[in-house]
Amino acid sequence: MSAEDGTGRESDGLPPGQRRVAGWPVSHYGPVPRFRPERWDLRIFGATGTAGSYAWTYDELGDLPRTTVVADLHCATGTTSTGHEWFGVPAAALLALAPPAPEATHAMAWAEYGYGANLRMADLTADTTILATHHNGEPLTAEHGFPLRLVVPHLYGYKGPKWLRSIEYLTEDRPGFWEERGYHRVGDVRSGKRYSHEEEDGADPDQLERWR
Ligand SMILES: Nc1nc2c(c(=O)[nH]1)N[C@H]1C(S)=C(S)[C@@H](COP(=O)(O)O)O[C@H]1N2
Ligand SMILES: [Mo]
Repeated sequence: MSAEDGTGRESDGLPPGQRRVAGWPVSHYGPVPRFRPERWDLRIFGATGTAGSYAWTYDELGDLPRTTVVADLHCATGTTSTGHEWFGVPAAALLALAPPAPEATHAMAWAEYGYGANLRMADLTADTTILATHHNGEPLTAEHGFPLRLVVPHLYGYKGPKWLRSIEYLTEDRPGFWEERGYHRVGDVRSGKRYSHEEEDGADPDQLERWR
């Protein structure tokens, strides 16, 4: 199965304010973690339907459904690298195995070293959202997120943690790493809104109050 990235591009155009860059730059905050297979797991916890948590070893990921998603990668600083073929576990399939409670509205995707990205549940379960193990037919390289990275093609790059380790279901929104540093809590590339000062539109004032 393959799917387009759903970013609403017109013909060969890019989303608002983005420019194409050659190749695939490496961009992240902090050091590249070392993969220790004996200690690694992927966990789902928080507001699950059972109140319990779930965990998969790296080998167990191989038993899960797999898919391919072709998409561009849009950094919120305005650079876009194009034509990435991601292979891995569709997020919706994983979430079906670890159902969120009905009250869960958002999730935090956690990486090594406490990097987190908050996501609306609908963005996490979108049909092009994928937990990627491979890129263009090869395992991810360490600097691009090996062994696992979240890819949400219709959101800016900061919404896709490299070195993903867990997903926490939330009953209200909470800022992640870049969201605490002034980036937009939704991060939809189609809106062109990158910064928290652009969040006012349509936001629930109570929610904003809690957010600040
Ligand atoms: N763990 C972690 N994941 C991260 C980041 C980070 O700092 N730490 N940066 C994000 C940002 S802002 C972007 S644009 C992409 C860049 O991915 P790339 O290095 O594969 O191009 O990774 C995202 N994932
Ligand atoms: Mo980015």
